Amino acid sequence: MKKGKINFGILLIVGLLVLMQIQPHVDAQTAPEETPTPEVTATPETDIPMPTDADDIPDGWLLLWNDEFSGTEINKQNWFYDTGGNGFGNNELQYYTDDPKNSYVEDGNLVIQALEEDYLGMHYTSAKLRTMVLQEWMYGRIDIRAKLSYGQGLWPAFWMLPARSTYGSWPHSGEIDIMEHLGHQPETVYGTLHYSSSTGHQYTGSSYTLSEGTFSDDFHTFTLIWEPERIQWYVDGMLYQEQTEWQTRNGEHPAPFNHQFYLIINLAVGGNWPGNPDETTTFPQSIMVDYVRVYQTEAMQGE
Ligand SMILES: [Ca+2]
Repeated sequence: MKKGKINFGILLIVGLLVLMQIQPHVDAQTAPEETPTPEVTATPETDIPMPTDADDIPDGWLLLWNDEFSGTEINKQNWFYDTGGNGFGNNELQYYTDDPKNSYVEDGNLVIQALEEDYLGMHYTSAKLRTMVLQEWMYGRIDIRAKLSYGQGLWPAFWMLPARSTYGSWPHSGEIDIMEHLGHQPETVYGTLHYSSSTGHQYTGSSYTLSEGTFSDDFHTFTLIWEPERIQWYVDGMLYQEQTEWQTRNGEHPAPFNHQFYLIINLAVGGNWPGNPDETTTFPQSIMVDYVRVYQTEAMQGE
């Protein structure tokens, strides 16, 4: 009996030791069930919903017009060329052509290609496409996804001019620059409004700089949200600029941004702002535009 009691005591102690050893193991097994699995998100949080494809319409918006550049050629229902080589008021060096070597659709993108070549007195060719008369609108959300050029003297722009000179000639009727990029600052884009006051041309704007990489390395999405009393600029869904104050010599606020505008996409070479290409610049240079999407709210469509 005495021996048996000892054995029982040992069994008890061994049992307790086993339980103590088992306990942490049990905890380890149950712990993951109690802790919520961290959500895996493909994209970081953005200030506005960013559509994944053309059918994914952001909440509260209606698709007014889009070009996905999914065919084999530039859709002439949407775009026509502004050709010429007059410097466009900025001492630009390119001659804009309608030649397919300067603009074409390939692999789902509109490509505008700047070439170093002599043409009608200029030393570079490129292209400038406009939606004038074909696609014009007042207010909306405009998304443009694109990969840009790089190098000293390259100056791509996505911008808007008024369909009519409601408040007079430039700049009195306004200009909205959705995105401008200078090739020697490949990590930065600019958004600007041009308008006027009694003293003449006025402009206000801001810029956005990527924390890593450049706008030439990969595609980024440029969004403008143009409302009656507010205009906002976004890169990849992140708000970087908001403007509410503007004016024109020839109308009451919110003029001149209360009439119809059309879109322009071009790749300029040289000019007053970027400066001219130098020995570091390589050609050809191109921009690739994956899509242009214009949305409006129901209220905007009633305007
Ligand atoms: Ca596309």
